[in-house]
Amino acid sequence: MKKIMMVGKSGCGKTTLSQRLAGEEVTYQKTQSTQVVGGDILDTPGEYLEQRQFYNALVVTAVSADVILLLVSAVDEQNPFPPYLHSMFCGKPVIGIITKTDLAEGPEQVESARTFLELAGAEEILQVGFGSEEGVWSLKDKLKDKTEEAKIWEDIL
Ligand SMILES: Nc1nc2c(ncn2[C@@H]2O[C@H](COP(=O)(O)OP(=O)(O)O)[C@@H](O)[C@H]2O)c(=O)[nH]1
Ligand SMILES: [Mg+2]
Repeated sequence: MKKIMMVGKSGCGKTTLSQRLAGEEVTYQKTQSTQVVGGDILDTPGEYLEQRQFYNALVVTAVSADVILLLVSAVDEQNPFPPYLHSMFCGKPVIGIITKTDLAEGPEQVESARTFLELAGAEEILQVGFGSEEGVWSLKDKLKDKTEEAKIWEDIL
């Protein structure tokens, strides 16, 4: 899998999605510093986004990532991202993720989260929630690196 970095405010579901992607047991633990999950996932603490003085930590951590995931939950009413946040990541691909879609009371909540991600500069936006693995599968698919893809084609051909 490509090396990815999770960015989003505390409680939006970064650690949970990291554990689901890595196929690990989903357990709650507060992330106090950048953690490596499953070898390829850099799970950052929400404070890196919430407090401007930590923006540098996001920039430095992004250097070792291939893809940046920006996460916001469907039940977040306020935009957690500064506009054009993507420009901080030096042209690396930025994928937006709407989490907790299972808790959304209606499609307008999901649409509002989508708007936050678009304003932050996400190129593509996916949805994940409890009760369905589909979003996690399509994300995994996008995060496959070239060598993994080549191996799958070798097996098919
Ligand atoms: N219902 C629901 N709860 C979620 C989802 N993702 C995370 N949570 C819950 O939200 C809380 C915070 O999740 P966590 O992954 O620790 O957030 P982080 O601070 O961004 O790492 C935990 O209680 C999770 O169980 C989701 O997709 N649906
Ligand atoms: Mg966390």
